[in-house]
Amino acid sequence: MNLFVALRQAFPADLDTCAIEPADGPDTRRFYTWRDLDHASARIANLLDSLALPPASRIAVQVEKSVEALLLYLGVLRAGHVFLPLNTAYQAAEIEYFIGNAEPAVVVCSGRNFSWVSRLAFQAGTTHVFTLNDDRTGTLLDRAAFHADTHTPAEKSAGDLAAILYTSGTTGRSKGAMLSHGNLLSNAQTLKDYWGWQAGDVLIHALPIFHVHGLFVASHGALLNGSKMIWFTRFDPKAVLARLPEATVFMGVPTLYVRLLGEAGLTKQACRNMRLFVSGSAPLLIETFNDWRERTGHTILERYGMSETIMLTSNPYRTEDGERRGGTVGFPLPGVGLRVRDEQGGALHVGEIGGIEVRGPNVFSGYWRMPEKTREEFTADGWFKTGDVGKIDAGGYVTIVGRSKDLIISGGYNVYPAEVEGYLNELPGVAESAVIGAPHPDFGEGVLAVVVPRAGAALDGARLIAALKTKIAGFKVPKQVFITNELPRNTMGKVQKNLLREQHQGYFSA
Ligand code: MCA
Ligand code: AMP
Repeated sequence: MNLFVALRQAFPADLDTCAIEPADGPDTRRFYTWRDLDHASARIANLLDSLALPPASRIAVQVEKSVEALLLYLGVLRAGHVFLPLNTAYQAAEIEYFIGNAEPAVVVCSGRNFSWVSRLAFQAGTTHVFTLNDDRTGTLLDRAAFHADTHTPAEKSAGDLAAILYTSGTTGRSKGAMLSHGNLLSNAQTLKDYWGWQAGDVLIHALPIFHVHGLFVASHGALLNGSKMIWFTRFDPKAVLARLPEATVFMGVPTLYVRLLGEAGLTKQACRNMRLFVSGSAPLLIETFNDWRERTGHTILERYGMSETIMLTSNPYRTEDGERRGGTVGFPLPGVGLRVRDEQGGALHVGEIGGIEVRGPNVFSGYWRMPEKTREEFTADGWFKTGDVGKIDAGGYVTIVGRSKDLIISGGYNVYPAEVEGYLNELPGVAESAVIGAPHPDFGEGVLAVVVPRAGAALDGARLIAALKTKIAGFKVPKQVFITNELPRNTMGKVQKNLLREQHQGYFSA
């Protein structure tokens, strides 16, 4: 079934009630009814139909968060094309790679980026570039306004592609995880039941909508339950707290919880109507988990997922299923298989640490145009190797203890050291570099770089940072660069990042 059809069927009978209420941005007096969602997504789907694109064309989207951006996602699903969201922090070199790799038929960007994005897109063979701004302006909506507000959704089966989410690789090249209508819908239905979505729920939506957490876990949750969303275009802890009494569900990465805890207004009273706080995308520190319980009386439910798999595990919602245990990511979700293997692929005993492998209706079919990579990441018997390292205890709780992939998660965003090192090494005067993560009180992990200059070159860390900011997304740029004469290596010549991590682990807390 087309995922849009399932979401549409969940709209409440009274289409004139509020579906999305903007809480910030240019016009907070406006709100969107369910009828608005239906009509606006139909207009966009009709516009896409009128372009006579090949079936399952990729529609690449790099726009600021807005309700219209969500409507564009729904319109793409409805028309049967493939949604390809891109982080607004990505710079030209990153966008060039995504567009070149995905070959989208349509690109939608914000008006202020039109000149450079359209140049890259047209060079790559894209036939249509539209603009969409966060104040309901842009050519996408101008053109869609001329189309009908009814539309028959394209027929799709469970295996048909619905979205491609780029996720960086250990080699530095991003891979497009191909997610089907069936992957997305089955996971959304499982979460609806497991997290006890109920009549009257109201979600505070304060996450970006170009990644799994905000786009799928949060939006699908509310839409599939016919629940209203209070919509923030950016996370502001004070503003979120002000609306908390009207809400029942909140989802965030750990940084959002840390920042909310920094507000005196976070009290039991402010959370009196809340039913559920969900955390994921990065490890939630046990101190945050405990402080939250103390301050609010609520126990955060931590869950674990990936772009390739959507949600995999969750702490229980219902007390009869067990307690929510801090430091763990709970149990495999119904229908999800999860096992822990040693490096040779051998089975491990309860409590032993190894690589986490998963399977289920939520697991993606492979990486876009990378069959080799896809084969490498699946076992011979069809399990996906997550690259996360963990264990399962006797009670069935899964704990993630680390990652076999060289990955830093900063404020819920993934940073692959190999990619940043590649850009650093290209800068004038740089001989080589090592990028590491260090504990960070706000972002969980912060990015640091250690750089060796070429013979005779005098390097300045601040200049390297400034140069990197013109090339890659800001969240990937090291917060500090240390200049050194050589990197520590083992007898095999491999850089010993563990030594660098030890050396700099106190940098952000000092
Ligand atoms: C912004 N900056 C960051 C980050 N975000 N630096 C490191 N890590 C970050 N996460 C930098 C910017 O480059 C900029 O640097 C400065 O901070 C201010 O930028 P601004 O955008 O104003 O920052 P902010 O509004 O404070 O953003 C922090 C944030 C945001 C709200 C925590 O990063 C965020 O929304 N994170 C959520 C990410 C997310 O949704 N992840 C889910 C992925 P400068 O001043 O130097 O220019 S899905 C996933 O992981 C899986 C599937 C799962 O399980 O969910
Ligand atoms: P992404 O590439 O954005 O899909 O990030 C997925 C990765 O985020 C996973 O492979 C994990 O390493 C990490 N992750 C997601 N949720 C959690 C969690 N609750 N605890 C620890 N790590 C997590």
